[in-house]
Amino acid sequence: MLWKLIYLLKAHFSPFNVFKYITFRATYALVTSLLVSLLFGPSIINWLKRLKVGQVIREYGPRTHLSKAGTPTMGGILIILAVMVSALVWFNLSNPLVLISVFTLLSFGLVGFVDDYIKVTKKNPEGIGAKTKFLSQVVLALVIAFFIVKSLGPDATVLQIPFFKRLHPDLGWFYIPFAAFVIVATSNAVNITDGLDGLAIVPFALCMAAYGLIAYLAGHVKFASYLNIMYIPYCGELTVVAAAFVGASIGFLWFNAHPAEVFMGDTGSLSIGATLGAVALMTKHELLLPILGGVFVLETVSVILQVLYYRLTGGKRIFKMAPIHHHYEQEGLPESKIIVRFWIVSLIFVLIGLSTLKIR
Ligand code: 57M
Repeated sequence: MLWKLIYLLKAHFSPFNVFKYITFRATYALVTSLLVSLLFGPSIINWLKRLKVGQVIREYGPRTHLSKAGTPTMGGILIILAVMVSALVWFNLSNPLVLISVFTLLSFGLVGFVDDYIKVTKKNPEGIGAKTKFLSQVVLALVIAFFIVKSLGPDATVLQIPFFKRLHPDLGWFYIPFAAFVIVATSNAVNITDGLDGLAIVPFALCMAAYGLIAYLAGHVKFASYLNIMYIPYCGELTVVAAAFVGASIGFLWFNAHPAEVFMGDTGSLSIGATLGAVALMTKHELLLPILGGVFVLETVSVILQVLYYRLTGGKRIFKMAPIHHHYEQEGLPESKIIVRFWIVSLIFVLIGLSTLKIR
């Protein structure tokens, strides 16, 4: 927002004209959130340690995780702070799509925060309880979905199908529950993936970077028409939002890299996941999300299959443990190897996802 004040001075000093460009603001939104997270990381981690919000480790999990007991959680506060500082300087806060992203981050961040706070202060691994958590997510997601439809206008309920140029089904009012599902599912998928150091944040940053690029293309009349994708007026501003998330994620990774000094907690995973879902919807490339976020899908599917198989067979398992990253840990693979391999797989998914912009 502060950029607008400087931009107003362009009449007196023409180089300030550069502040209107999305690419310029996106670059500095990334730099700002990265620097904020690097600068404030140590003090937030010390503050979390003083609050004694150390992680409670499940006893039936991989033995290697027991040494992680006491690692401060709720590091998502650092991600949210970094994005919000960047937002105050570089976001166009009069753009409804940008406001929806900020609302999604803060509202899901609050749900995660309350959940984490109860978990760590009451030493109760259930937090606010699965039902209350899910219900809060659904209600918030429905509100967000409604505002997305209201802001995007008549094309909001139309879908673009990856690989198909001319297939554009219109979901009508059914789009709102569908969009809410996308937000809740992404939020929980990132949460499930967040079980090893740096495992969730890198695929998240890669997906956000991809959506930053997509937002830029979809918000530009010429690029959108060249690529034969839906033109979404004003959605280019989401590039600045996505860039701020990428910067905050890299900054968070500095501290969350193995061996982690902090975990993001539900404060981080629920909020960044929900915002990723909302950004996917607002760029009208929501069906690309299962490809770009393939790692999140694999992790979630591994849990669904494990639980179903476990129930159907009365106690047998497909994986040694779900989500799938625990399976590889139980197989004896070192944590750092699993993490880096999941990052590589995530990069492959993102590249395949982006290639669909041309392969239609
Ligand atoms: C939260 N939370 C991590 C940290 C992080 C249905 C079921 C599969 C759900 C799943 C689950 O509860 N998932 C959601 C996963 C936890 O991390 C905290 O939670 C936050 C994210 N919400 O930010 O605060 C632990 O993960 C480790 N961790 C790291 N580095 C990080 O950067 O090492 C996290 C972040 C931390 C730390 O050890 O304590 C979690 O895994 O609990 N449940 C599970 O994942 C459990 N799986 C299970 O029960 N599987 C069964 C099923 C489904 C039949 C099976 O396969 O038999 C596993 N969780 C753990 N151990 N910890 C079981 C083994």
